[in-house]
Parts: sequence; C-alpha cells; structure tokens
Amino acid sequence: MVLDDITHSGCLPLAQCPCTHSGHTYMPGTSFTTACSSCTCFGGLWQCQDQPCPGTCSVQGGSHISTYDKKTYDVHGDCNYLLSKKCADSSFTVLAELRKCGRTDTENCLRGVTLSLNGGDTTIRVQASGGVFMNSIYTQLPVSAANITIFSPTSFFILVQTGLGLQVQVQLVPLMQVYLRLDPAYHGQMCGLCGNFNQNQADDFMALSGVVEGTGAAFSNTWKTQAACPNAKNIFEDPCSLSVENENYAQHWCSLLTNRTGPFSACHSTINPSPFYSVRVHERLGWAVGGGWRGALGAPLPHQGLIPPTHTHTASRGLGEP
Ligand SMILES: [Ca+2]
Repeated sequence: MVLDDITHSGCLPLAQCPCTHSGHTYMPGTSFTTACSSCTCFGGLWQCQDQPCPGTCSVQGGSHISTYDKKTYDVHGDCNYLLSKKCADSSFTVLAELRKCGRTDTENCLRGVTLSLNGGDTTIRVQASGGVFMNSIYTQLPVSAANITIFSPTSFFILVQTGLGLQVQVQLVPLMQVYLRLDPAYHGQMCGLCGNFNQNQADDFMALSGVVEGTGAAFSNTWKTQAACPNAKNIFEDPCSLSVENENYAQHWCSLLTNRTGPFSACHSTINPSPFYSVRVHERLGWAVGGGWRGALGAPLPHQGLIPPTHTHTASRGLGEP
C-alpha cells in the first residue's frame, strides 16, 4: 500500500496509483498521446513509447536556422538557398531567399520562400509582403490545386499544405519567418539547410560531397542556388559586446520569456524558453545596433506555443502544433 498524494484518497495498492501530466491526473491504464510519443499510466509511473515524429525546420529572425534534427546555427547570407528537398528526386524543393537588410552584416531578412513541386511543374512563391505567386501569377488566397492547398488562417500566417507530407508555414508579421513540417517517412532522405532528418545532429552539416562542414557558414555556402552571390561569412562578434545599453535593454525585455512568474511561465512546462531567449536577445541587439529596432517584443513569437496565455489570439491557432 502507498499513500495517494495526488488525489488524496488515502492508502491504496501501488497498481492503483494515478499519474499526473501537465497538471492533469490520469488513472492507471489511461494514456495520452503526443505527436512523438504515447504514454500509459502504470502504478503511478508513465510508460512511454516513442512514435515516428514529424520534423520541424525553421528560419527565424532572417538568419537563425533550426534543422529537423534541432541543430541550430546562423546564416548571415545574401542569396537564395536550398532549404530542403528530398535528395533523391525533385518531388518537392523549398528555397529561401535570405538578404542583408541593414547596415551590419548580422542584419538579415527572409525575403521570400519558394516551393516547387514535381520538378518545377508547380511553383509557389510567398513574399515577405504576403503576396503569393503560383507559377509567377499573383494569386488570391485561398487556393486549392492538385496536391496543394494554400490559405491564410490569420493575417499573420500563410499555410501551404501539400499532399506529399510537407507543410510550409509562413509567418508574415512582424517579420517573415518560415517553418517546415515534414512527415517522418522522409527520415534520413533530406538535403539542404534543414539537414538530413536522421535524428543525428552531428552530421547535419554534411554537404552533398559527403564532407561534414565545420561551420554553418561553410555549410550554407554549399546550398546557395545562385553562384554569383557572395559567400556567407562566419561572424563571431557578439552583438552584446557593442553596447552595454543595448544589451541591458534587450535582456530586460527578452527576459519576459524566461521569467518564472512572467506571462510565458505557464508555457515553461511544455516548452523550454531558453533557446527562444537567446535568439531574441541577439535579434534585438542586431536590430538595435543596426538602427532597425522597432521595440516590438510583444510581436508574435514562433508558433510553437510561446504566446502568453493571456494574449492568445487567432494568430496562434489552427496551426496543428502541440
Ligand atoms: Ca542529421
């Protein structure tokens, strides 16, 4: 017999112990499923099995890449890049246009995302302005064609849903960012800045030649789609070192993300805010140093859910994310 400190029902056999998850109580034998695992409560403990998990790759802040295998690096580029494609064929190809957009080399913007299907039979380009072009023709949303649906769930987002297991989520406000969500069936078959999706971060910088590049810049240069573009350089300069005042400003506002009693604290049990904090501080500093600062921390954060519960708005919904 053990003391039930969850539902406070007194003493009960171990096998009858409930479990908790995210503040909810589950009785023995009940289960819950997430996108990546299935867990069942046995004797007060969760027994979980991994499920095939979709991969998410993103380009945030114009330069921060997070691969399907969750390796993060920066590309301070000024070119079109192959973001992701199946290595073996051209069933789908996603290109990203990254441009310099300020006075310093660390200010970069995502200007457009292009999705090609079936070897280029269908090409969809989404511009930072929100304009959508299908086969170079300006297209009003929603639009549905063979194997593809494009719609705007809110004024902040455009979703491109393909019948190939790839969803492209384009954020437009306050700046263009893109998230690729890929079916686990593509495990280990991918090429491009998003990596190979084999659940091994260590080989994500492997170029087509088979060589594993040492830096994000060198790796990104192997995926330029225009030879005439300048090569991206490694930038080791910490923008925090340029201005104590800017650093304090960025840390003050961005610490709202990690503050244990702040507006995002209710999300912390589900999402670790630290990576977001780090990216945002550098983003704000980069903007501040370059004069492009707009002071918009309240802008929507990536769709993974880091939106304050008290400010949840339609921009965060309908994206199918946990
Ligand atoms: Ca990998």
